[in-house]
Amino acid sequence: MEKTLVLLKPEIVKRGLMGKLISIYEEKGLTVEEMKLILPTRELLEEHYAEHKEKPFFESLVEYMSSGKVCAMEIQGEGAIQIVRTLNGKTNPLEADAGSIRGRFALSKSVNAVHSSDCPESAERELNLWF
Ligand code: FUP
Repeated sequence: MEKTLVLLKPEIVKRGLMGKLISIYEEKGLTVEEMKLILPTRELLEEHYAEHKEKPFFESLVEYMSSGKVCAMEIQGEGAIQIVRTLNGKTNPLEADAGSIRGRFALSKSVNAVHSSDCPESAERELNLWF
């Protein structure tokens, strides 16, 4: 069984779409093992997005992610990492499949509804960070 970190970003919590998104993962057959609503500190986000520290969008990304509560979840299932990323769709909603989460619920690359781990090593690191 594989585990992955999923973050429902601040606009999803504010728009009241948490339940809808959680249902998508659950309907697929994945299970939510841990879940919490958290207003992330700058310190947590800088650690979480450490690989993007030198990118031009880093500051605005950290600012956006700390603008409201985030719903953090440990999601489990066979192949969960890749399955969640397929359900989420491409980072840029303009390129995401219309039926994916980002295709359905997001408009911009920076405010793009969800985060999920991209490989087993990231999943372990990120789950330890958030839980
Ligand atoms: P993903 O793994 O799909 O979350 O995408 P990335 O790791 O490439 O990007 C991490 C976060 O940086 C994304 F959630 C959104 C943000 N981002 C921007 O704001 N602008 C960009 O040009 C690229 C990414």
